[in-house]
Amino acid sequence: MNILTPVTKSPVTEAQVRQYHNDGFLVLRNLFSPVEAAELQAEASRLLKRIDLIDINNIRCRWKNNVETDQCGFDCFDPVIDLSPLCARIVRDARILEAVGSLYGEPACLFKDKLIFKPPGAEGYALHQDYISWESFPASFVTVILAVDATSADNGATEVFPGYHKGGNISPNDGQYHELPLSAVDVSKGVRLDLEAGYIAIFSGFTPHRSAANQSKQWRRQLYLSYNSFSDGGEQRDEHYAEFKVWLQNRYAEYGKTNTYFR
Ligand SMILES: O=C(O)CCC(=O)C(=O)O
Repeated sequence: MNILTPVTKSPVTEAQVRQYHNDGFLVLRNLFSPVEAAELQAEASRLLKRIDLIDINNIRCRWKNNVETDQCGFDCFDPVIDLSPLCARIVRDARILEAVGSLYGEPACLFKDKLIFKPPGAEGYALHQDYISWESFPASFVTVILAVDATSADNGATEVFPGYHKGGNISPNDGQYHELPLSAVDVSKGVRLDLEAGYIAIFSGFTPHRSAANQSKQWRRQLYLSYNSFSDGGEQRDEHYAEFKVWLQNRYAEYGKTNTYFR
């Protein structure tokens, strides 16, 4: 589908569009079939065998400590679509583009793509908003979670905090990533995104979210696919990753790690 293809058959109702704008997130069930989810599971297992890429100096890889062993382990490929023809098809699947396009009221453009593996024992993510105040960062940024595996409290499903997206960026506009203090939200109002494999959840770049550790014995694999609206910079994924890689390498260098590379 061309990025300028008009939004026609949306899987999102008008009530759901209103709900999204009110809450800052939306869950869509059964968007992908169990067969498609099984294909994604097989693809995620295949990608995990890319030990040629899973390297502490490769900035494509993200790492998390294990809460039981305290050992640092592989958690995520960012980006992923250049490694996987299946993921490359999914990010531009008409069901996702039409759903996000309906929320925008205009076409959605791909911005970023990650596959988070969250192995058993992996720690979770602290409370944060995805928006980072770079000049180039689109305010229309939204993330689509596509559940590769079913998610629950046990395996560290993502938890979102409704309504706060309306306040925009809570952190300083200094171009840095910030965790949020728990006092930034009413923690009792969190909504855990318990998804079946193949469900999607969409949330705003301004929606505070977090996740707990994976306390189960199974992996919790999810695609995190991010988009911006066409009028907010058009398709800018390549430019984003060029900037992101430099930014990441500079952050590593600040900690004395200067032998990083991207492959
Ligand atoms: O994997 C998770 O549970 C959360 C990931 C997340 O918040 C992120 O990548 O921004």
